[in-house]
Amino acid sequence: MASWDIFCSVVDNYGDIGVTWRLARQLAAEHGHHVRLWVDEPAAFVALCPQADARLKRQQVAGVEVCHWAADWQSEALADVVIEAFGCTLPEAQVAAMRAAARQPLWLNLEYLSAEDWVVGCHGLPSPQGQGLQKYFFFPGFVAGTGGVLRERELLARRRAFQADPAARRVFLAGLGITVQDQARLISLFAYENPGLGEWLDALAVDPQVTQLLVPRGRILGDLRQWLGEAGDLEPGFMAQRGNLQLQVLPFVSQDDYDRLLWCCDFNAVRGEDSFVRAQWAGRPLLWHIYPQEEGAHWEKLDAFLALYLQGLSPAAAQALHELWRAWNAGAGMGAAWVAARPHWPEWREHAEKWCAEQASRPDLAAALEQFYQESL
Ligand code: TRH
Repeated sequence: MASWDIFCSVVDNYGDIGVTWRLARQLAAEHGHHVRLWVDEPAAFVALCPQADARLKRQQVAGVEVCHWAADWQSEALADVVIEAFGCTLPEAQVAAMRAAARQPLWLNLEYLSAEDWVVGCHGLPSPQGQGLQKYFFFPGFVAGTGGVLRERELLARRRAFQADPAARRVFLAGLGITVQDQARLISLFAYENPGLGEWLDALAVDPQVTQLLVPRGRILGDLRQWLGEAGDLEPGFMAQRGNLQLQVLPFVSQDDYDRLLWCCDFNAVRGEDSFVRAQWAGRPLLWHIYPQEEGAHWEKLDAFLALYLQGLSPAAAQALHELWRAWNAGAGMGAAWVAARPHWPEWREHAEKWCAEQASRPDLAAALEQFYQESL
């Protein structure tokens, strides 16, 4: 057993804390480490983990010591491994203590997930920080030679058991106030603001198949409200029907319940990093709203992922999926892209399971970190 400190600064949204909270739990539960998660915005953590208390400076949750990383942070006993998540910049006192230590901890900068080619060349590289101290860049990724992605040991078994149990699905959905209509297609929607939403909803409203669109509270609700022509904010519990489309606003649920929601749905629109990966583990077709970057840098990242993900699909299905994802991220053309995608549905569905199985054949991120640590000893 070793001690691990994970530092997380919540820049915006939930991805930073989403990834680090998941990683912290896994390192504790599956690798038996003592893990401290330092987070500077406890409220963001509590949104994902409602049983926690945002007022506490320290609390033990799911085997992890979750601590408030406050402005007056004081250095503590050094851990064996220090993870600086997403270049969040460690407190100066922490770096000074690490430099001065007789036995310096392993210092890792956990980077954002990307399928771009250069990641393999940069994964694991050291960067000297003075007085013998090194910082290593640790890159998650989808191919051999990267750090992999987060996947708990029993995740796929639990997911498959849940999906094979219609009663469990019904009970879970009922707990969120959702009653599934006969033959309805369930879609979950988690996205940034997107001017392309209206076109997609127009297409869903006239689609021959009934759709139930489930929208957890978040940034897309403004576009939804506008499309519906509603004056006030859309609160959890809100429902509306337009043609063959039924819409329902959900609360922002715990991270574990969000997984279950993804498992229940036939199609998941996700965003950022962590929900994107979880939708892949759901084994169902997905639509990714990538985190937009300055000067359009995210387009390369999107195309790099698609270049991997589309392998094995027929050219027509690959093209339709490519166009749908690009339309969604461009915020235009979703209606036509959705209609063009419909014939490829069965192929996409099969492909989603294949992709999931192929990804699961690689070591997960926590296991890769563990191995990196063991090799550093
Ligand atoms: O919130 P995000 O947009 O986070 C983003 C990305 O990580 C991006 O790469 C980063 O640069 C930016 O933050 C700062 O999307 P993401 O990564 O999917 O994180 C959302 C988390 O919220 C994820 O852990 C799932 C969780 N979630 C719930 O727990 N309950 C919910 O109801 C929903 C909708 C999400």
